[in-house]
Amino acid sequence: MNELGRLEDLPADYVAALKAQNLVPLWPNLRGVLPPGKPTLHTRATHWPYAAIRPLLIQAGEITPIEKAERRVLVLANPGHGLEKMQASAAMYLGMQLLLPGEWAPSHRHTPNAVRMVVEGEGAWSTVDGEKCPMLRGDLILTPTGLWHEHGHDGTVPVIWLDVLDLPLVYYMETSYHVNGGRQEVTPGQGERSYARGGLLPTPVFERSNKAYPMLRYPWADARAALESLAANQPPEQAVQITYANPQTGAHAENILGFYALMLRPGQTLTLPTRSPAMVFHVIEGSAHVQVTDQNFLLAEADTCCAPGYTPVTLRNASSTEATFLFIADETPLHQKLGVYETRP
Ligand code: 1HN
Repeated sequence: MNELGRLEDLPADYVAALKAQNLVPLWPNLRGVLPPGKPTLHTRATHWPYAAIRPLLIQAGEITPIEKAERRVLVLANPGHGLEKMQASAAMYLGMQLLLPGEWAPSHRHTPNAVRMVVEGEGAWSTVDGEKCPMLRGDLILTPTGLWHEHGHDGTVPVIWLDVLDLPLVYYMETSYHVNGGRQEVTPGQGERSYARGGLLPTPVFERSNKAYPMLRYPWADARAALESLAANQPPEQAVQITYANPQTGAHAENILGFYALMLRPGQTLTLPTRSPAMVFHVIEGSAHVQVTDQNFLLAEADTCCAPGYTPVTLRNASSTEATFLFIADETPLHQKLGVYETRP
């Protein structure tokens, strides 16, 4: 590779003349924006133990009333991007949200897509596009772009969930904004009841639904049962993973980020293919060792970690007797749609 000229090689008055005209020479910056063979990765493998987050989140509940916060969230920020950027990776935002009994997080809608993975508690609900979704541990609830959503809590214990949004990307595109609204009218019907069995689609004889997102809640009981059933039907060396899909189209549940649940059999070690998208791992049940290149994290239940793209990841169940269940979020739909998705040997 030939050496490219540096900015310091240029006459100072020439550089000043360029700057005065809002011009920049490409060649001193070319290798920076187009490095050889592999991108510059700002995303750093990072582990956020739930044991560290939980007391600070509960404390936020004591310090800050919901009316002052609107959404009471501690953001899981990646130091490789700078904490103030509030990104877990280039396209992913993560936050842990607390809702206390009797609280209400008012209705709004926004351009970024969100999902919630319920971590603990019971009695809370999220109303999305008029559908009231109970929030039980392990449930995945979608709030796709543009849909009204609000959270309420009729129970007696704190409820905590993990928010995953494509906010960093949508913000970068200068397309991120929100609109506030009033309390939603709840309409009858639950998407997960219409799509209760794989491969069997509701088929109205007269009017067809025009909902782009016909299923908003993926109960953990169903996802877990699907993994158990898949595991029983596959040879033990095969990975046991499901994708949260739009049941009407078979596409990813949302447009930008991909969501999956993975079961590690007792004692199983799984080396993932090296791929371009960054990934997030969150333990729904059990515990796992996550190795990202030469870093090792032991994830306890409710812990979360992230891994940059283009990086080998090995998952190992920390138990030799119990299965471990992981929730995974990644940037696959985005990379595929943009044509930059790749796997590496
Ligand atoms: C949001 O609307 C929620 O509705 C949570 O619960 C986290 C982070 C950034 C922007 C919007 C919610 C969010 C958010």
